[in-house]
Amino acid sequence: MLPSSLPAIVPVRHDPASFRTAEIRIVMTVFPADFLWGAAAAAYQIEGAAFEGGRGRSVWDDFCDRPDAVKHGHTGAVACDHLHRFADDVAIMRELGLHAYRLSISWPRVLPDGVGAANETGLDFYDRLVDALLAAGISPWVTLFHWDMPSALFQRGGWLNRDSAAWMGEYAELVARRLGDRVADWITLNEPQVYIDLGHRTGTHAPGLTLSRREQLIAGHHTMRAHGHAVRAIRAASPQPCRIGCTAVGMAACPVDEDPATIEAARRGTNLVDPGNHFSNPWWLDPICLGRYPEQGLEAFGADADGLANDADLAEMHQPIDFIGLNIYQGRMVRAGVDGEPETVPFGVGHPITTFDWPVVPEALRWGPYFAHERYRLPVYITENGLASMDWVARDGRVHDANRIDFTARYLDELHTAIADGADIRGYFHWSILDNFEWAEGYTKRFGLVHVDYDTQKRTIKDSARWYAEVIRSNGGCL
Ligand code: GCO
Repeated sequence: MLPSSLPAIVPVRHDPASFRTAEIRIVMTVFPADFLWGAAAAAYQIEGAAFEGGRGRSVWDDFCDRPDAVKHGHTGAVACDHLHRFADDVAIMRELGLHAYRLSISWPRVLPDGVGAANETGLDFYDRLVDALLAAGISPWVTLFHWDMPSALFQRGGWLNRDSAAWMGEYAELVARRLGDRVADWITLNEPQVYIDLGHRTGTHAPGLTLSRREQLIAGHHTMRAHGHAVRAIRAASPQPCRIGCTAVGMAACPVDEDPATIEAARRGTNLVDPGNHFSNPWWLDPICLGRYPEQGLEAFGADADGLANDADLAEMHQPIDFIGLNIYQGRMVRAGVDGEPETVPFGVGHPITTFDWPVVPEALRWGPYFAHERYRLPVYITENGLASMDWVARDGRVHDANRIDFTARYLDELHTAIADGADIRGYFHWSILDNFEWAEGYTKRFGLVHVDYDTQKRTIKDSARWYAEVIRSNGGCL
């Protein structure tokens, strides 16, 4: 017998089958009542039908044509064939009980030349997808730029061209006019940091450039202006009140203990702009949310950033938005070093890693959103989190991805702590609904809740998806 004043909590955490085997438990609703549970994907990674229906080319089509650019020469030409199979995929999402699905629009599918004449067939696909989601009780969350810039615009200079901000505005207006009666949640850019860093500095992603640092900064600057143009266009074109955000990725620096000095070092580490790459958050989110470039970043980039911090451009970037999206996968642990400076504490030998070799750092889902909320005072949505793991269909026909369940449970636990600590975190999207085309890694990394056999396009719902369905149903109570 249990004393009636104490809740019975069966210690079944991280047991893949816990939700089925627990006999005595009081399900505790651990997340806020209106917490949004979803999953995400992006156009080029799943749609396929790359050369059908009047779609124009994107920089990713061009990049995949380069020898050795993508592992095994894989391309997104067919991907998960989602364009033809979206009804079945939405049926799976419904079965899992997703509240929301984050999709992206393929810019060249709706505007083959990037601007100008719209492609009715492309728009019609997104009409049907959005309608199917709504009929399934799933809110569509639409990202406009998830990296597939139309080749026609790249040939005009891409993000290096100052006009790119206006191109994005035109594109956003078209999509908001068409879908805005049914879509209320918009994300302008997905991880401009990664697009600029890997696409314009290291050249390992499309468009495969290795520009000077000055040019990288200019391209990034225009993406932020493009964000501002898109915000204004969506608000003007949307026939209903809508919510708009921007999604960033950022390496969270997490404190190794909760000593205030360690937390302060982690905060500094998280908010530091490293002039050697573009992965910081403040370089991007400060202009967008606060209307200024971070002073420390301007100093670190020196003359390469000359002229960027001008009032007119910052005013374009700094439009009122409703939330910040964060894609968080990994992080580092820090302690306070000399003068309180953040000092990275190396992971121990054998620290868990995913098949991407990314260290498993659940604390990143606590401190990343916590520090972002603290700095920007906007609601935060985790627009991506997940892992690549070694999944295959077992002899019993199922996919037993215990690692994904444990990973996600650990990260969600930490996310819940951030909420308990007072951060305004409104939702979580798992990356990804389907195994898909993982950019330069091709199909070698499986991130899905649903397994895809690329030869037959057969979908197999993984154990993690069934577990995630229970997380959603219990609002985190089964964690
Ligand atoms: C990204 C993307 C996704 C990736 C995911 C796993 O930012 O890289 O938004 O497209 O597939 O993050 O790497």
